[in-house]
Amino acid sequence: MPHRTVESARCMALVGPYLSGKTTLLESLLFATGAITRKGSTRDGNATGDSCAEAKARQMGVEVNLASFSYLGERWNAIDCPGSVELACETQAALMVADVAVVVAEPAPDKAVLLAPLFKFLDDRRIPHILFINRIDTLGEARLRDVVQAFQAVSQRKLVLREVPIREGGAVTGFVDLVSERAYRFAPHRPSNLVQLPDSVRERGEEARQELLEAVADFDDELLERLLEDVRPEAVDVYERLARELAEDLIVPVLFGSAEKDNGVRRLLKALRHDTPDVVTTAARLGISTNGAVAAQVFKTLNGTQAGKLSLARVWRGTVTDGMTLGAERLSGIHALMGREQSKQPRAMAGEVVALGRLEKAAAGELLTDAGNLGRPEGWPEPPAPVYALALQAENRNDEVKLSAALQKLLEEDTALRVEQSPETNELVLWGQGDIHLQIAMDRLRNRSNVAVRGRPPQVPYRETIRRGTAHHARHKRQSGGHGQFADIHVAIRPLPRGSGILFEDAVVGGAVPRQFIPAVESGVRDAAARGPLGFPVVDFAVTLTGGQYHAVDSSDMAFRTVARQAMAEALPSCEPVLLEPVLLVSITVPADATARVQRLVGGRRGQILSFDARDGWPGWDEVRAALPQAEMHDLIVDLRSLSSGVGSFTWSFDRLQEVSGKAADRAVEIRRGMVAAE
Ligand SMILES: Nc1nc2c(ncn2[C@@H]2O[C@H](COP(=O)(O)OP(=O)(O)O)[C@@H](O)[C@H]2O)c(=O)[nH]1
Ligand SMILES: [Mg+2]
Repeated sequence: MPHRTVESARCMALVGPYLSGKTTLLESLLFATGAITRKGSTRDGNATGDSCAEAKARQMGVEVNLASFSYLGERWNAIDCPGSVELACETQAALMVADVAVVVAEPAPDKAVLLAPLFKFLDDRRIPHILFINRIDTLGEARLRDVVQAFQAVSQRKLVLREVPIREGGAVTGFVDLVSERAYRFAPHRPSNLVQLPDSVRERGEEARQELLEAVADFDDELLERLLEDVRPEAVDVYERLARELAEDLIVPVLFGSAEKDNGVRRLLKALRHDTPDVVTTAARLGISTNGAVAAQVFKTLNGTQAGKLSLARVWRGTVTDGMTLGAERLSGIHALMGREQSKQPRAMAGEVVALGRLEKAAAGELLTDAGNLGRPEGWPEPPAPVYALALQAENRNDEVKLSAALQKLLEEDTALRVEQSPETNELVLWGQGDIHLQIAMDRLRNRSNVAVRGRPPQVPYRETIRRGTAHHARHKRQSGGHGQFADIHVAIRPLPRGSGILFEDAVVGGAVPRQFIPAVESGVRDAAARGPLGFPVVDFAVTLTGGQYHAVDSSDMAFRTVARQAMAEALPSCEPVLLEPVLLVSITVPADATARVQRLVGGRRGQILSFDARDGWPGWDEVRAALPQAEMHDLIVDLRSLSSGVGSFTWSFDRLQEVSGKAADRAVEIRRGMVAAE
């Protein structure tokens, strides 16, 4: 048994795919331990998790929710995490501070792939985790071992059944604990009842028990010897090894039940109580030094609460007291959270997860001590590369200043969001992990900061260039009142290779255009290049000023700038203008069975496959590299997810500008015309 010498709290993170029942399981844990007396439900919007308006509106977790309870005299914090792949960044942060993760999954083998990124994250970081197969009431005639086998295919660690189902009339009605070898019958919303081991499961139980013992013995020579000698190990020895091997992430115990019916939940609590490492062990696993008096780590910022900015943090050591200096700031307010309910408390002990008030500088990941802010420890997960963007516009033009302040707060809360003022299109672009992610962000702007915004696909920063050169003569002459305006130039225009930009050359001889007017000619050329015949900035061409005329009184900078603009406007249409579109290098990762579909997807979007290989460190996954026009990228993630059960993703970088013609070009030019007309 683990020993907890000082009083401390332990922390579990409830993770798993959307709709697997995490929030319901939290409700059940709170109910089974007496922390709440009536269960709420996610359907009715009164569950402890999913407490914010944006979660209720969608009936899905959109951010972490905290709750705490006591079980058999020990304190627990639970973090209910969002399941959507678009919100994985939030979940990863919670996993970084938890002692144990409870991976909640439906008994659906076809959804196994959804667990792959999660298992990978847990195993790469050796975060202890238990698999809880929820909704066991929906298992029907299917075999649990087939479900586990499907899940095993996406887990590096061995998944080990801790119990086997007892079935009656086609439904799971109880379980046999494989260590104690006791049988229990589920009772709805109550503790299960100890019953006699039914004959029907005796053989299956014995077989599964043997598998459990062998899995455990894989990491324990002593136990292995006993098994080889056919000595029956004592239960206490098995328990002790299970706890150790879970703590080291060597094995993954598998339990099952029904959160909705409160079945199997107390069994889960017991396993967690026995096997979950304490805060000292977890801090050691994470390499958080045990020197110094007090340390707490922030994993999430909440803005816009009644208490102002709150930093959700786990206390790694010592006792945090209200008013103390933590991370070089004065702490004002320690709040325990129970879903949306906040209650102030004077201190927080080691292991507790609390909300710390008014630490204005603290950010997610940072380790705060009484000696200062130690920053983000190495290994804190990087936010994922953004894959989806919307250009934002305040519905009310006067809200623009408010919008940028509100976005700043939002970015602090959600580290997977990015905001960019596009230098090319001048749009305010919000980047994130998908449409749901950005819709939630926009809802928050509205609900919390009272800024209504619209989002639309960002513009593609097209360019145009010319295919052939020309020589042109232009004259600007105006006679009005006093001074007239006069300027006359000869220019030669020619295309340049991709990436050259704009080159201006002066080849005037004999002062036909006086020196002082030459910069004005160049300015006029550049002015005109801002919008070419197709409506986009013109690049990769050279203009040579070959000659001209001037007038002693009527010539001026302005006149030469004007004539240069005129010359360009007249000449460029005869230079075979052509549209250039940005092309991105994209690296797409999917389970290998989706690779062929990815290739078709890329082909259908005018893309070009460059290579495909096995994905490094991800058995059973592929990485497809491709070049794709940016114009085809906007909703790429949507299609990619739909052809890969939701788990496909990509990273990208700008590659080059490339000529585009035909339908795609016509469309871009047409849209641009509409926009220019509306200006
Ligand atoms: N049949 C059945 N339904 C469940 C069970 N647990 C949760 N659900 C239902 O599954 C849906 C999603 O549950 P929820 O807790 O919101 O899932 P989450 O997205 O993982 O948090 C809800 O309609 C629940 O009522 C269960 O054990 N059995
Ligand atoms: Mg939920």
